[in-house]
Amino acid sequence: KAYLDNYQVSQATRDFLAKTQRMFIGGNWVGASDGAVSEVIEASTGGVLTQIPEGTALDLDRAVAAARHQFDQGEWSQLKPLERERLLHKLADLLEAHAQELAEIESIDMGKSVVQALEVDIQGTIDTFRYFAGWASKIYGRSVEPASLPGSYVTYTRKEPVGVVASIIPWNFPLQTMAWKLGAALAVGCTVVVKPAELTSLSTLRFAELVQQAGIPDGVVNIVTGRGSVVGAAMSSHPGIDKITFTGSTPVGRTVGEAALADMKRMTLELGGKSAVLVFEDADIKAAAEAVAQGIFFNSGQVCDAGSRLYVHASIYEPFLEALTEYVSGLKMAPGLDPDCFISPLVSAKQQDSVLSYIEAGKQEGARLVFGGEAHGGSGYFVPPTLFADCRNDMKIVREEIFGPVLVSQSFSDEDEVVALANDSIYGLAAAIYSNDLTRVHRVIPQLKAGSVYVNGHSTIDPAMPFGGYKQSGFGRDLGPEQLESLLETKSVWITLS
Ligand code: TXE
Repeated sequence: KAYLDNYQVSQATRDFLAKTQRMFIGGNWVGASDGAVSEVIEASTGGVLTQIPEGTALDLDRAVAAARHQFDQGEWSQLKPLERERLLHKLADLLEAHAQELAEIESIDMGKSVVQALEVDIQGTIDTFRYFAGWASKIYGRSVEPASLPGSYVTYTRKEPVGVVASIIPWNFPLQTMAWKLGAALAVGCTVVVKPAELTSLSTLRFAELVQQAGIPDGVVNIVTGRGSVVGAAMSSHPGIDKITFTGSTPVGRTVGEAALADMKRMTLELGGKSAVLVFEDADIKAAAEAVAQGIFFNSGQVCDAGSRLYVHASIYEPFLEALTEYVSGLKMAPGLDPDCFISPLVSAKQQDSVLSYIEAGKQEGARLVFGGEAHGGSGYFVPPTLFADCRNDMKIVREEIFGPVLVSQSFSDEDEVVALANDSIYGLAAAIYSNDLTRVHRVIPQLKAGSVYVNGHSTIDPAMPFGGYKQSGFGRDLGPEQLESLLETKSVWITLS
């Protein structure tokens, strides 16, 4: 409360945080079946904010039953597409009307900058629902002429929603990632069960109130809060679920995927990354340094496609590190509610410990510390922006996802070398190229094994563009028309005429 009182926080947010939090199952607001709750910690202070229900496997069964009923016998998938579209736009309108409140909840719960939460997370959430709302009425199959079969047939394909979709959500962009999972699923007529991350469930619970207010039928959207190891694990193998869509770490994604495969659930997995950033000698040093810094330090590096591995041409390596140092020295580290905050606290004490242990490993491995690198005393889970130079690809800090404000860098001398270094990773979520040489840029893009390639920028994300990873960064794509395909079954229909 003391934290909230130091900043401007709306009455609506205060009222929401003062409420007893409940899960949303089949249109009812319920506690955990065994009454268990867990504490929600404020990342900026380490104080206890509120409690949320710690859902059980029984709660999940109830949520799946509600989603199943609504899908198999309910109205949602039978609604005329324009009606689903209208309801999704209505939901987007409500999200827009409550944007400031949602940004405050996200910031207080996760720790992130409230300004960035409003401009990126909440705006991205609204845009995603609006984009997919428009797709609801544009899903159709093909009329086909058989290519070789003798005889006469009427043949066509039908696109049908896959069914009940379970979504497991991470804590770095809670509401926005949830929108990435739900927008497309709801547009095509699926029903959903959502498990937000246990660290950041509050905005999802507030979202559920808006779902109800929008008039979306009960059972279409269900929220079960609780532990990944309990609710998430039970989802992965639940026979009532047709598709699982997950964003989180690669090890957990693998466990989820293996369990889902047992009964051939459809799946989309968006996993970790260690995205390479290639700065060529012709890049504009100042502009590139700013974009590179934004690409790793935004959300304090807790971004799946953060540009965390930097490769700079040897001829501009030192001036580039100087430009980075100068730009980063102007970024304010502060609690998320501070309107000038850029470097926010990490989500939890565990994440802070993990990031600090990587920084320690970097020092032990002999990387040159350029800035940052010291633990921040006081309350809140802060880690200052940190840059290592003279790294090698065999170092732990270069190979593993740190998921914090830590940038590792080294120089290179030619294009082939840097492409090989960039691709030398188990991950392949994104990559960035800084260069003004068009020929070079187009030559390098196809060689990079990454789901997104950003040129002269980073993390430029939009609902119309697919997002997902090569290699161990994932399976399938969120966003864009590509995502719709993953939520539809294709039925081939044969009518024999002769
Ligand atoms: O992730 P988890 P954590 C990476 C990042 C971070 C690390 C650890 O490197 O440092 O993961 O974070 C649910 N079955 N990313 O431990 O555990 C969990 O409840 C089913 C990258 O928080 O993967 C949460 O809802 N579900 C990433 C979600 O999985 C389980 C974003 C993600 O948590 C489960 C987050 C289980 N056995 C972390 N165990 C990105 N790609 O953006 C946990 N979960």
